Amino acid sequence: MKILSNTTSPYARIARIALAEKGFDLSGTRLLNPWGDDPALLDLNPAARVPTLETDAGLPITESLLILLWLEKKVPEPSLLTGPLDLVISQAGLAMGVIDAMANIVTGVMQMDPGWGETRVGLRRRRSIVNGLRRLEADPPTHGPGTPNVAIITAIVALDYLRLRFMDALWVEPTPKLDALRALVADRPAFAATEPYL
Ligand SMILES: N[C@@H](CCC(=O)N[C@@H](CS)C(=O)NCC(=O)O)C(=O)O
Repeated sequence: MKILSNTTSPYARIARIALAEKGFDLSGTRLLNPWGDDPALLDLNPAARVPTLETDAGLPITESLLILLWLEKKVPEPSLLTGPLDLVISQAGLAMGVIDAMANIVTGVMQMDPGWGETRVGLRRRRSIVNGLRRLEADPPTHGPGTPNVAIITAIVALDYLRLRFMDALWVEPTPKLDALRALVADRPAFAATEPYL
């Protein structure tokens, strides 16, 4: 098994954290720029996106949450779906909404126009980030003993990506409860080894 990733993608980080928490060795991770038309990535994934996982049989598995779904079935323990299922999936959905909105702005600004974040759609995405984080902060995922579930993984990935990409943005609000959650899991190898950097 091999995973194609980069050092910033929140989607790739979700897959990498899930793999690491399930005990997979990530030392074979191939880092590349998904915007660079790398032939290895294009061969495996016509969407040319990370994360792209290649099974030992050479089959590509893509999409962060599908990778997590596949993993959950493949290696059931430790489960990433512990806790009250409806709440956990609902919270993970909130975090994914924040991640999608951030990734959308970053793509617009970096690949289209530096002012894209101020466009009508850019401002909608900003609203999604602010409102999504407010909801998560009001009722954050809880971390008991054991492996963090998908709600915690996606919330912390969202938080760290916010810090990476929107550190100085005046519209970013404090998130003390999410910060406290982050402190509980930050030292876990799966989280520490995948911290995003530019
Ligand atoms: N829905 C996909 C999104 C993956 C994605 O958009 N990855 C970005 C990096 S953050 C990418 O590879 N972008 C390159 C492109 O869109 O061409 C997932 O959940 O894995």
